[in-house]
Amino acid sequence: RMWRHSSEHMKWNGTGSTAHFQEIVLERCYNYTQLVQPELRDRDCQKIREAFRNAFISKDPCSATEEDYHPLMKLVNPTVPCDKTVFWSKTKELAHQYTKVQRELFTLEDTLLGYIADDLNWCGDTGSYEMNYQSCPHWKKDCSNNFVSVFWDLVSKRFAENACGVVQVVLNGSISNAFDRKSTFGRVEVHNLNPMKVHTLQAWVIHDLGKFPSDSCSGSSINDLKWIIMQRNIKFTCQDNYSSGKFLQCVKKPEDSSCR
Ligand code: DN4
Repeated sequence: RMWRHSSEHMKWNGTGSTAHFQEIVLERCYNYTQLVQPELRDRDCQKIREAFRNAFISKDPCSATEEDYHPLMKLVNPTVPCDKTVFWSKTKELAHQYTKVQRELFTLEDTLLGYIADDLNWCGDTGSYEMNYQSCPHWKKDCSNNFVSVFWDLVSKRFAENACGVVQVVLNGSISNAFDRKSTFGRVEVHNLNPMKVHTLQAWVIHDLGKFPSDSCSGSSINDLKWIIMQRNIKFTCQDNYSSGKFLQCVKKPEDSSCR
């Protein structure tokens, strides 16, 4: 028994499933559908919790596929209005502050599935009905087709496919590559925008307050992004902003002359 326990513990290099995963999923689902977005109040949170669990329970945690999540996806269709989608990469906190101030804008984590799964970890094990709370596969050190990575790739793809009108991306100008082709934004979202629906991608390159800017709209990484987007027949605009504080002020008061 001791042996089995310690070998379970050593199995993977990533953090184990989040304690109380099932309860958190259910609670977030109720909170979102009853309070945050009451138009979704008829969603069945018990069913959503069950479909989420069934996607990965009793399965090899390194053999996740999109199909595993199809029953869950069927229960929750994305519903972001045109011009309201916000992507981000290496700017999670700032992007979430932004959509908190501009309530009608949505990051993926402001949609039901993103909201439910944000910052959670989950995996099961072949031949067990339990979740593994000791360890889960790390996406770089163990396997990329783990259930958490496959989930985020899938919901990110759907989020991008469903975007329309003008879409925004908040990028980090305080790192050397504000646009990274290998990030979820660069690898999944950019390539799944539908040019029939999305006419403009508006990039914001934001520098941390007090930090020297390392990348900007005129840098080569943003130029890469510009080319990818223009080749897809989508218009590209980019704006540098040297202070995230000012950025958030301008979100509240875009007509202010210093925000032009
Ligand atoms: P990022 O800032 O590079 O990554 C965001 C988070 O996702 C970090 O904690 C990453 O972990 C993690 N991550 C990235 N790729 C994977 C992967 N293949 N497997 C597991 N974890 C991964 O930004 P990004 O461009 O990669 O992702 C942000 C964009 O994709 C947003 O526009 C969202 O719509 C969507 N997204 C959101 C989440 C989330 O809310 C996760 C993934 C994608 P690490 O590099 O720190 O180890 O958590």
